[in-house]
Amino acid sequence: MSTPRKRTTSRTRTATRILTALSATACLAAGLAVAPATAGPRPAPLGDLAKKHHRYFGSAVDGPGFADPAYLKLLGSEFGQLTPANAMKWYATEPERGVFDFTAADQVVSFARAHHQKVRGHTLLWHNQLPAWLTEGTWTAGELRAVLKNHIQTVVRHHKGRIMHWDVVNEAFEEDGTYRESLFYKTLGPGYIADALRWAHEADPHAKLYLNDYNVDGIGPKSDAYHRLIKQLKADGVPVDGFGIQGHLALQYGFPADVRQNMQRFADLGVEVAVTELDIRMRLPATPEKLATQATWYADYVEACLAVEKCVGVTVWDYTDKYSWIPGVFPDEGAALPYDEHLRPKPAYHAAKAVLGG
Ligand code: 9MR
Repeated sequence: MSTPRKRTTSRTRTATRILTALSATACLAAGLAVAPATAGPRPAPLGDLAKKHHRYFGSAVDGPGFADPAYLKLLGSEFGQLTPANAMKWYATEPERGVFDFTAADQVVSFARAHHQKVRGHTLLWHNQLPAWLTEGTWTAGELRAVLKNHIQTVVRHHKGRIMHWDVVNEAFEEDGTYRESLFYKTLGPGYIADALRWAHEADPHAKLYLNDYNVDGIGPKSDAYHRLIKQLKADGVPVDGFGIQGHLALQYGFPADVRQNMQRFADLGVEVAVTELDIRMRLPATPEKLATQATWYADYVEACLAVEKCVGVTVWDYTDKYSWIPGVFPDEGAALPYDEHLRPKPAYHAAKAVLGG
């Protein structure tokens, strides 16, 4: 009679993989060699591992990174997808009315093409980082519609054929699920979202069009609002293809245990899902315990994406603590990314990699 096998759940598998990854990290920290004496094959990058699961693993990138050769080397070799952190935002692309500047955006797209990386376009409409001529102007609905249409179509056309996803509208809802009172909403009403999607689709019919937000990892009033909106947009025949879950987490607020279920309910509406801006911050200083918890969260988030067929990939909001937005906004927090500020992989890197089978 054979011995009954212990049931291996996906959670125990993750835990085992992470323990293995973490013990390798501990060896590294202690200065012990973990690599074989003879040169083996180069370890597979995150991007390549994700590809085996028909997913991408990407990173955001911003201006300062382009002046940092060590940073660029990893950016080009480890990741299969890039998102410009700022270069495609309105203030950068149309700094004066009708005057477009694609210098920074083209730098990201050219780098990505040279390294065979996909690009997520971020973002066409957002209440933040708008040029002064737009926020300080007074607009009739008709004028603003014309300005929006021209902006969206000029930017999308410029990059036509080179952008996999567009975050067409970013952060349209408040925490309670009501519409954010942005300039667009106040002047045009909620219909601006459908219009923006239609205009973007006209300009590049092959790009997948996303709505994107933070604090929508789990099921709650804000993600419910997106669920209702996307259902309605689909019913109305509006071109919406994806829901972007930014994934800005903080250890002190807990892991969104229902992230997988939440992704699945969007997938069930017929749209894809992407984890678009993942980072997991902590109160500083970082300790080995906090870094270990962070590692399990990265692993659990990546695992959730792998478990949902229509979850197409994960992007970290830059890959190194050196260029994270967090310390500038939350002064006592940080250490949120899979590489530290010296570009050394952290436990989170090894844990994410382990889930991908590396
Ligand atoms: O990473 C971006 C940072 O450099 C900017 O200063 C900041 C301005 O608000 O925007 C950051 O990126 C945001 C992204 O565009 C949308 N989701 C939240 C991100 C972090 O604030």
